[in-house]
Amino acid sequence: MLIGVISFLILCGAALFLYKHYHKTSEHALSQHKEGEILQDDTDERERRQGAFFDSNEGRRKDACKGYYSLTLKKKTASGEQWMLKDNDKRTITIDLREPAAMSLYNCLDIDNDGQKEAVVEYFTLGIHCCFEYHFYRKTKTGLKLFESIDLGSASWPVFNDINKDGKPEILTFDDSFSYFGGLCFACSPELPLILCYRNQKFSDCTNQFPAILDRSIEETLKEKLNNPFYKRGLALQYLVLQIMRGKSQAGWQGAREYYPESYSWLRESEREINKIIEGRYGINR
Ligand SMILES: [Ca+2]
Ligand SMILES: [Ca+2]
Repeated sequence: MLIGVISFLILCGAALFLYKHYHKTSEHALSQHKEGEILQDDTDERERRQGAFFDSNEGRRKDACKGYYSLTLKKKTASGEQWMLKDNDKRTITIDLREPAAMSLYNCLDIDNDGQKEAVVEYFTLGIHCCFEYHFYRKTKTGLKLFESIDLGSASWPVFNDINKDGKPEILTFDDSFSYFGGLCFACSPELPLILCYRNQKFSDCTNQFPAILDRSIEETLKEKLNNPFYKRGLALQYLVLQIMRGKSQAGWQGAREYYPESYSWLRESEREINKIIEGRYGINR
């Protein structure tokens, strides 16, 4: 367990760096590519960086699909594109793409621990900082079937890793629910770990089942010293939200007053909105 947590933290640090870097350069990248072409070039670059930073290359892994699944463009239609996902037994499913977006096979792995690999298809709408969706397909007797989809917003590039060793990989990524909160810039916005577990046939937020990861994130947040007032606000908010996710709301507010006095009244004014977001999107604390 401890080794799992430590490897996750290393992965988190590396992913965070890459995530920031990727998003800083995404505007530039988009301006250089036509629609639909972006993933091809960026994939190579991301894979190169991934190889350099990740010991366990369990993020984007098309090679894991070899001999199991393939995804190809079937035809262009008046309203968009038709793609076909196919497995090694010639089962297929047609995927209609009706808006400018890029699709690619992201990874293939056994999501539900039944001994069969599922296919993870990445769907990237061509906007700045937005939006990454991941669609999960499995084999059925009659064909392939979409069984789960997750929308990660701007938090691209999830890592799959079975950190609680129950045989099913968790999705390790970042929660962008607080991006631009209260007028914060994207880079000033809180960065929160998000862990999704597959149970009851869907992915749901289980971040608070890994308290060591949250504690470490809180420690790291407190170590950050920034002078820009907007970055300070972002850090204060990040600290508070992490404490609330950790189930320590009272300590969070006390700490916010002590460590971030200049942002405290801003946080208090935003309290209702903060709680609403925390209870919202992925069902944290539900
Ligand atoms: Ca499976
Ligand atoms: Ca697991």
